[in-house]
Amino acid sequence: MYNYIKIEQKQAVTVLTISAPKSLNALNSIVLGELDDALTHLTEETRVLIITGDGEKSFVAGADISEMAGLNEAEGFDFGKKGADVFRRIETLPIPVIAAVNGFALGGGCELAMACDIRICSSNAKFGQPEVGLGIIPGFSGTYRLAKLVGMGMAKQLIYTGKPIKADEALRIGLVNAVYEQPELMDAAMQMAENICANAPLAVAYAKQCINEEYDLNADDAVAFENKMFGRCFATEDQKNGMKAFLNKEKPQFCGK
Ligand code: CO8
Repeated sequence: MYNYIKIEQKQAVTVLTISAPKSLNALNSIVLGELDDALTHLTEETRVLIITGDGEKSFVAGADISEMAGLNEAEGFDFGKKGADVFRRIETLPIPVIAAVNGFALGGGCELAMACDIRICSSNAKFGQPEVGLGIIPGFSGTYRLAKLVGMGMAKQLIYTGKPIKADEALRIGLVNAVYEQPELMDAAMQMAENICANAPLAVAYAKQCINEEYDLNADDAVAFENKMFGRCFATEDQKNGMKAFLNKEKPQFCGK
């Protein structure tokens, strides 16, 4: 149904694979449109989304340079906004999103991975924001998210030099959570997704909302926001189910309500 995206449903886990092999899975506006549409049409049963790239060489090698080359200022703004809006949708989806980075994550590819909740990668992965070498800056919110994830000093180094880093360095600076050999990457992503799926869906969604929203609040507002969401958990059936199961020494059965 899509030209550049493959969707696989594995019980409650949806695996979305970006597949534009001729350009190492670069993001042109059609890929971005398909990504947006795929997010709209995630199945109701989806509890975790995994995003990866086709093949063993590249996750996403950036925004499509051949499409960007001839843009004027207004068109550059529009293209940047199109990607930024889709990535913000990923960041605010009510379910966790895992980036399984299977190779190059450059420019828009690194930005896509950073819009996900959790990043794991293969040992051949390379991360970088090479935009200034093309006369542009990161345009899919990379200046914002990279500094948030690895701190201003390292973000500025990566963005000003444009030099990519290998998987072990990405792990060291906290850009990824774990590194696996390529053949093990998707199994590791699935295992993590299944661990998440075993928990109460609304609690996971509330936790994601808290972590995302509190980051930009002052301490008092952040603490109050968590307090409100914590209280809200007690209005769910799954809080009753989870605690009753614990007290009865049983495995909890969550219903997502
Ligand atoms: N866009 C378009 N085509 C690409 C891209 C890309 N980002 N990356 C690779 N390709 C194409 C190559 O042109 C090549 O095509 P062809 O076979 O027709 O010559 C094919 O993919 C294979 O690539 P290579 O032959 O170059 O493969 P190598 O293994 O030698 O090198 C690299 C792999 C290192 C990944 C290399 O391809 C490369 O440097 N790619 C560009 C990486 C890059 O600079 N990415 C950042 C792009 S800018 C960006 O993402 C900005 C995001 C915000 C945009 C906001 C818009 C306003």
